[in-house]
Amino acid sequence: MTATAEPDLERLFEHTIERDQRIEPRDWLPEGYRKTMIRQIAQHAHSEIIGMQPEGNWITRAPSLRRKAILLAKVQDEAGHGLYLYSAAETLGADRADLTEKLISGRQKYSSIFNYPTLTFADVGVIGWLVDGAAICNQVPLCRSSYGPYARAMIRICKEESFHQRQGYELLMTMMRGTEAQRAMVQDAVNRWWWPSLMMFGPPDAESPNTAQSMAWKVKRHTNDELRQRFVDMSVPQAKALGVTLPDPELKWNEERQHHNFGPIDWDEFKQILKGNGPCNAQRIAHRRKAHEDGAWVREAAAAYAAKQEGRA
Ligand code: BYC
Repeated sequence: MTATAEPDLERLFEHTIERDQRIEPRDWLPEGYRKTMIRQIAQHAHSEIIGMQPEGNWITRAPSLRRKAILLAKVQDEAGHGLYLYSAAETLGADRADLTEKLISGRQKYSSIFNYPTLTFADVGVIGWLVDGAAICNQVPLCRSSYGPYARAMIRICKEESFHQRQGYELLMTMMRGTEAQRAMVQDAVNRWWWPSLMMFGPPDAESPNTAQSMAWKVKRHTNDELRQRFVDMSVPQAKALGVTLPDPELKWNEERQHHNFGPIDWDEFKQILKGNGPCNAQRIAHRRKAHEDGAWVREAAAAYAAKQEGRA
């Protein structure tokens, strides 16, 4: 590439974004865009893989064969989402082994939500309803993200996420029709997961260093606060239909704004989690590291087999 060609390439990139078309792997793109996409996609992929742990914890203790089969399918879907996303990151020149290394050495983030423990089976339902619900709210607009491979991966991921959300809500409805103890278990899980679910959308817009640029590049289509508000508005009638209360005394419909007002989020807790000090951060990473080390022989065998095939050819 010549020095004089670059302004044209940059203009072409900007026109592609302006016209709402997709940036594809072979297109020229600014280094900042590449870095932003790798950062977001890698964080997203890591979240899917780490996100298998809190629910995976309940596969062996699911209360029936039906619940076990559903949970197994859901956790497997999450592994699949991680794989599509790592592949999307690879189209930007990222190396998957390097991304895994960055995750297990704490140099790359994954979603704050997966650093909380799953204490009862009601947590499986609440994760489906609230955590997957928040993920859908955040991810449906990403189907229109400007980077083609990411946007296309999101279409399939969102379809699977809606099954995940439905299974969670159906599980909770079943428990709410059960005994007093089961209803109390659901309410307790809602109390523990509500605020962390609101934190999934990221810091408030005024404190989000990446939002402005990501909106300009149409990587993000809505700000963190817009999506958080959408999620609150969506969840209130669902909570009512379920018969649970959301643990926020300030939650109230605001006629003028045509949205619900809600109470302050504990951003100190969020910051602590991002620093690695949440209840399960160390456990999640240790578990992921062990799985990676235990899988070394598979990677070695696959590499030896590929080398042998290449030698034959
Ligand atoms: N947890 O400038 P900001 C799922 C970081 S769902 C941890 O607003 P951005 C699943 C952020 O990375 C969960 N870190 O950033 C569901 C940045 O740090 P760096 C995954 C967070 O990127 C069910 C800094 O804080 N979903 O996978 O513009 C079962 C400042 O933030 C969080 C996605 O990843 C957080 N909650 O906006 C299984 C969706 N929030 O990198 C799995 C795709 C913020 O500058 N990602 N940070 O050091 C996104 O939409 C955006 O990246 C975010 C953040 C809205 C999350």
